[in-house]
Amino acid sequence: MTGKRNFSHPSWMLPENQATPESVFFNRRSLIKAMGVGSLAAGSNIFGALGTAQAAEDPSAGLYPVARNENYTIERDITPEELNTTYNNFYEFGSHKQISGAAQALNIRPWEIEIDGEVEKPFTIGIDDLLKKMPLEERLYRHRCVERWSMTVPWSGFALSKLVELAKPTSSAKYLRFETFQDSAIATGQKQFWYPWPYIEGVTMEEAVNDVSFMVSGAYGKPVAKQMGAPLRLALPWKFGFKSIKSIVKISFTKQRPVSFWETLLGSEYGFWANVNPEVPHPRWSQVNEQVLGTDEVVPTQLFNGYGELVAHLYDGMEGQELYR
Ligand SMILES: Nc1nc2c(c(=O)[nH]1)N[C@H]1C(S)=C(S)[C@@H](COP(=O)(O)O)O[C@H]1N2
Ligand SMILES: [Mo]
Repeated sequence: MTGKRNFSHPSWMLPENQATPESVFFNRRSLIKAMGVGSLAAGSNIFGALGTAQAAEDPSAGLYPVARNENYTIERDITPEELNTTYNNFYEFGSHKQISGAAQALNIRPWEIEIDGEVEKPFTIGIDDLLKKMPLEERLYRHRCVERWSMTVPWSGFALSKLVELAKPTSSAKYLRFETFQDSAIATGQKQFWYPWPYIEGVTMEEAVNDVSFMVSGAYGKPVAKQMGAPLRLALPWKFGFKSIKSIVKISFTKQRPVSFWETLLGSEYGFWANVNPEVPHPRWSQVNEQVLGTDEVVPTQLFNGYGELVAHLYDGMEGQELYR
């Protein structure tokens, strides 16, 4: 639907071919070490480089890059990595976009994921054991934040349906409930007591086993950066970005519909479904258009964020605004 756009790089953005080659990261890394962690706050530019340097030490680094799934390519330009790693929503580290420095405090090894609820046998699995069992692939996905900005991201990971197979849910499982880590000593945003921590999200079983639902462990051909939700996050590109929960520690199969972080906080604005629909405004702003990050373009938002062919059937016979909010 979306034609190749006339893409002009604003002056502040590096063209793709000038992105820092891997070899110089090590030099930058020594530089960062020499500077000392305390002085990191001095320059925001270094945060992207730091994220990449840390990724190089990740025990899963050897798994990437992985082959692209050609069913999920896209006629939009990929958002530059330097932008994607420095403009983030991750309220655990602050309620603003510049959390990439703070997020480096997150310790992503060891990292265990607990699977419980309506399953044959609950279990806990380490992230590296999980990644060994899952068929990794790359997919180019749109990402549409409810705040009206959008990105195009080269995610690596595996279909959520593969994890559901591994979990062996029983017939009474109707929903999946995802939970983010909780540790306010490192994630100081969690000291903001008026938020209902930990961050929770949920989908129906039908949504979960649909092929578009993707578990992300990598991005830009390497382990996903901490600020983007390492070591494991969701990508549900037909829904608003807040559904794509980061840094998951627990997945529960439930009979009851989970209540999300945002639904608990502000249920009248952020519901369970949150499917993208340009015709249903947020109570406080229009959702007709989106700002494409890294460009000066504002483009029309598409129903289901352009994934209608693949996901609209999930909502057959369901009607109403609550599907889109
Ligand atoms: N745990 C957690 N997950 C989260 C969020 C968050 O604050 N905490 N923000 C959400 C929102 S609103 C968006 S738009 C995306 C942003 O992902 P990005 O920073 O990788 O672009 O993460 C989502 N997942
Ligand atoms: Mo968002």
